[in-house]
Amino acid sequence: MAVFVLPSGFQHLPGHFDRAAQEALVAEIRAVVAAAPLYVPRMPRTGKEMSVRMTNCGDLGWVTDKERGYRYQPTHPETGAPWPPIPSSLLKLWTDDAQFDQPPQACLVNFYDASAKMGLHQDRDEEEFGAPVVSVSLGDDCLFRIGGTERSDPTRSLRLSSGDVVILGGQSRLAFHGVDRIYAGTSTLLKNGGRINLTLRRVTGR
Ligand code: MD3
Ligand code: FE
Repeated sequence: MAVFVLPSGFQHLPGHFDRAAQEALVAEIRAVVAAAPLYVPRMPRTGKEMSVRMTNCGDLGWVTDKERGYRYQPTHPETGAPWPPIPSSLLKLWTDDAQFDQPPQACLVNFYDASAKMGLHQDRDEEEFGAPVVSVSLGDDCLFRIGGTERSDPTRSLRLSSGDVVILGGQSRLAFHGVDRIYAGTSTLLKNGGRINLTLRRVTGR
């Protein structure tokens, strides 16, 4: 029988944020989105639209477009404004749980409607792989998939729910991962449904 062991350094903290904390986070993310509107990211070279809508907060934000591809930059690609700051509750999450001595530089905000997904990929646009990525799920449940450091490695699927935190450190930092589907109507947190994922990251090397 095939066994799949989650990569070491992967931690899933189900229900880390209670309902009140989730509501407070949503209010903070609404303020981020008011200052830095969600935009439609496009794949490098092809210009194909991703199904996820994105924005960022922090000193740097992850963006992608047809011409310049995947990168981090200090400003919103459409408004040209600096990204708003990372909410203090997320800085506290990093301090308490990331076990990394420097603060996060980027917080990518992904918004999924009922039909959005994210294909299997690695996060390799950072210079610093020694820092973990810390993720927070809000709103509808999703089916998350994680494998190994080769695309062909076996994968395991996990359902992520609102309030869950996932920490991707150690061997899991360069694991292939993606979101196969959203379970619409599984949460009442977001009044129009959908799922928000927040990822806190270090970008630059020491
Ligand atoms: C495993 N986001 O933004 S979060 C991404 O739910 C991304 O929006 C997904 O993949 C989402 O790049 C997954 C959990 C996650 C984040 C980063 C990882 C898992 C990861 C980095 C390495 C390995
Ligand atoms: Fe990713």
